[in-house]
Amino acid sequence: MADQVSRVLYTTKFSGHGHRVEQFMNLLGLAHRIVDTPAEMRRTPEFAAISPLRQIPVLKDGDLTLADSNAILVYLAKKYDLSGTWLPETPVGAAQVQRFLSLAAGEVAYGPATARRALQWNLPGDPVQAAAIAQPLLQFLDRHLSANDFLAAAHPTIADLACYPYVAHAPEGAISLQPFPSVRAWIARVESIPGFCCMEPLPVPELA
Ligand SMILES: N[C@@H](CCC(=O)N[C@@H](CS)C(=O)NCC(=O)O)C(=O)O
Repeated sequence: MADQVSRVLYTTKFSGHGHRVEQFMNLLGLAHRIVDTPAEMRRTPEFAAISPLRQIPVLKDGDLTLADSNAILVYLAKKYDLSGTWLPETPVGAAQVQRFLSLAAGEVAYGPATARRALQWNLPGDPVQAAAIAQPLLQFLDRHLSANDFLAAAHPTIADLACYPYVAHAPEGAISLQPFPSVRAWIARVESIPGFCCMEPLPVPELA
């Protein structure tokens, strides 16, 4: 019980950034408490004190307060993954994971994630421009995944958890995954990881 109280994740249920962290804590069997952190709460000075950019997710783990989903994934892997498989230590293994963490914070965020937030919540972002960013990203991923079961290794890593939410939920931003069969097969493989929990779906807008 003490363990559960000391680990807290600030997020919301539709945040793909939050989902990747919550997912990893569940897969590692780490007890935690979720603090639902909607937009109005993110505007308070109390929240700015733990997340200067006012973004979720934020993890509190004992004395540590850490913002940024990918930083949190790295921290959790280094601290709690005794198997060492979620973040390989070899130079090439670590670099392969980093490559896809960068993609998750770059093209995935500016492509499918931006299209989804613009179309679902009318938040800033141009869905047409975001869809144009998503196309070469999905083409690259589809080609890569036609020869690889997982993104960065022969087994799941935090790279898969980081990229999964906004790629799997791309249709919620009117970006179809139909032309990308290897991406769809990877999504099914990720969802088959024992203990994996899907993010709640949102309505799919009319595809252009
Ligand atoms: N680089 C950050 C980005 C996180 C992010 O964009 N979070 C969104 C929600 S999914 C957010 O909090 N945006 C600010 C807001 O909506 O007020 C991370 O990986 O954690």
